[in-house]
Amino acid sequence: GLIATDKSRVVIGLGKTGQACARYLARRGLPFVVCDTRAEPPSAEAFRAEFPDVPLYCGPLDVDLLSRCNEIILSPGVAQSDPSIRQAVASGVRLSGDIDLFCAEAKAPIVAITGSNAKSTVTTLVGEMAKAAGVRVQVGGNLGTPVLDLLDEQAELYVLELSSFQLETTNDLRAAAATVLNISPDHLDRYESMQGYHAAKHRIYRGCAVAVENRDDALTRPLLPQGVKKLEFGLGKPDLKQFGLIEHQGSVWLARGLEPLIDTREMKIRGSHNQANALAALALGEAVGLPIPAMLEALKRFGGLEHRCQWVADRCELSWFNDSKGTNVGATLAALNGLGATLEGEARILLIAGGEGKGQSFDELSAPLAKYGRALILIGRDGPQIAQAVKTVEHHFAADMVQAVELAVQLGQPGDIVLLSPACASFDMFTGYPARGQAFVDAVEGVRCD
Ligand code: UMA
Ligand code: ADP
Repeated sequence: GLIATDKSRVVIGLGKTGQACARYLARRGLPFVVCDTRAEPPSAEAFRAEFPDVPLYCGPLDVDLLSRCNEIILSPGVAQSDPSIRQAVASGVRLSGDIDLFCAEAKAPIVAITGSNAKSTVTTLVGEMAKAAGVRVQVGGNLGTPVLDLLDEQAELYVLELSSFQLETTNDLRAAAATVLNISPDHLDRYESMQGYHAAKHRIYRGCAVAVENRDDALTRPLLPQGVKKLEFGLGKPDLKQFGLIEHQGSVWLARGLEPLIDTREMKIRGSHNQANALAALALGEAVGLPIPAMLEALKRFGGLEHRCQWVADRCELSWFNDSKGTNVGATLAALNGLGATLEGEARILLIAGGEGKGQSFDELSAPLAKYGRALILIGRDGPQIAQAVKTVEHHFAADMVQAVELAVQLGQPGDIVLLSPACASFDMFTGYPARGQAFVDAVEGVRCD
């Protein structure tokens, strides 16, 4: 069969990342082959048509083929713990990813953003702030557009959302500003421990000019060489030049040191978690020299992203919120506490949760549900696991989203909030969180109120 030439690269994975890598390498005339662990990856046909001369190997990875290459360019969806990859790396093959290829090429400064939650929100917001400041900015990464597709000679700034999977294979980021927004358990099906997950996320700080840390989350604190500038954000009163909240004119304001910047009531995104997100974006923007007035203008306009604690409708005397992107316990806690704080009178929250639990513990949901919960409506594969862990509120099982919404109508009291925030991935029932959120929105529109 075909044999990879010496000194070549092997791109593993034929998803968005792998295809962007292939286009990039082909553009530069660099030799490479492609592998995908699936027998027939969805885009194989299109790939063969576009790159008839590039060998494509499908099915279990072949250690001999990998070992003959100089460099493995690994897609984020494939774990480097795969035995063939491990063995090839042990034999001296370099392990890298699309972010390294991007960094070698990109000339403009990079703002790099990771964290267990809020990555997409903060990445989008920093992008909007740059645009408001008239900066030519490219925004992407884990957010959706593979970084190599962002490369642009005219770009003045790149704002990248990076997942722990992408960071694992990133050796040389050297961001102008880097942050770990927060750390709570996620993806424990791919990491042996929280330490491994933490270590992957902290690779974002390597070689950065300014590190932005979350004062309220010690796990985000970087270990840095002397001379690296640090900025902090957090919900308390800030130190001089740092970002935080202060009381001003009878309201809560975002502030830099003692200087009030914007009344939180002027922001469209709600909840204390979003105040933290806004402060993080301001700190990152300041780190790369964006002017404060332009950043505040963008912040006032920013309405948040779909599927993140998004108000859907008032129907059947209930308020419905779509937080389908709440794919881990940390996100669902933020949603419960954020919305819980807005409840009036006897009103409570009905939480629709469940799906693929990724090995998380659901224990922490007990306390906010005791405080704010009316009922827990469980869907998906790991619904029973959540029922086991949470005993502070009554629970019910639903076979699908339509039934979950019907149950909420039956169980809810006037004024209650119904929150879809599954604390789980969606792949057991849906193609992804957007489809899950849409199913919820459709079910809410269609449900009978009596
Ligand atoms: N796959 C295989 N075998 C392979 C290659 C892939 O089975 O050889 C499977 C993976 O297990 C996964 C799927 O195919 O289920 C896609 O994997 P991929 O690495 O090809 O993914 P891409 O299409 O390149 O998309 C990736 C990110 N996906 C993942 O990290 C799983 C996208 O983030 C990202 O937008 C895109 O690169 C561009 O940078 C998505 C995501 O779910 C939104 N990220 C996770 C998250 O946010 O929690 C980390
Ligand atoms: P990510 O890209 O990291 O998944 P998103 O901005 O898409 O982040 O938000 C994901 C989930 O996290 C949403 O459910 C959202 O409501 C929740 N969330 C947003 N900000 C925070 C925060 N500061 N802390 C915890 N959860 C948050």
